Amino acid sequence: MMQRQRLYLATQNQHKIEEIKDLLGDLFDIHTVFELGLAVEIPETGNTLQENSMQKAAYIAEHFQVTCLSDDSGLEVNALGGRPGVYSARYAGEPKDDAANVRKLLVELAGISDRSARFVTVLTFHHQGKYISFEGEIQGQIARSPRGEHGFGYDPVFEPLGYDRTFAEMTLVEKNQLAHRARAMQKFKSFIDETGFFGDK
Ligand code: ITT
Repeated sequence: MMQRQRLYLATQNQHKIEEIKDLLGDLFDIHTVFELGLAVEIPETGNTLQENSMQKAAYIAEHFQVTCLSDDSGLEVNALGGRPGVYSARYAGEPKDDAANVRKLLVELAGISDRSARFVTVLTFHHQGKYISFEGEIQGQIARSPRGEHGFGYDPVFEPLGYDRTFAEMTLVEKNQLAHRARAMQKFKSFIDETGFFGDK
């Protein structure tokens, strides 16, 4: 077994960092962009999760020449035509505010019986100038009011299909067994495994 590859997480969201560290275990030597002295927000100006995921990975790759993994995620609500989608982080405006986003979502869905939605994550891995993306999704529905203290973002109002609890009523370990980010990560891990990416098998 060779020395573990150093991997920088191209995200500034502490909750994502926590989940991703749990999902990746000791497969990589994981570092954050805070250690690189990044002083600005990583730009995300794309029109799709895929574009933003790619943009975040490329920004860190080009500025710091490191192997990295980005995460762009969004909540797509059917009754809202897929919104907030790519605008999930700033749904209620600037600055990003999880509680305000949840409140706005519940207001927009007031009186609407179709609560179906999905969470999507696009991870993009960069290594030595090459990029590859992995998508994961989970179907569910939007609760009538927030429940639970765990997680972040829209977790208090998202009930995955087949469960009567929201993500915020699950521990990080439970959420990581079924959520969008975990599903995308499973594809990334299979890719690393199947390709013997770092030549250690
Ligand atoms: P980075 O760009 O630094 O990664 P961010 O929080 O801006 O951090 P996104 O652009 O992917 O990340 O924004 C996604 C939005 O969706 C944001 O409001 C999150 O709170 C929310 N979100 C992402 N993943 C989530 C999850 O697993 N559970 C609940 N909400 C989530």
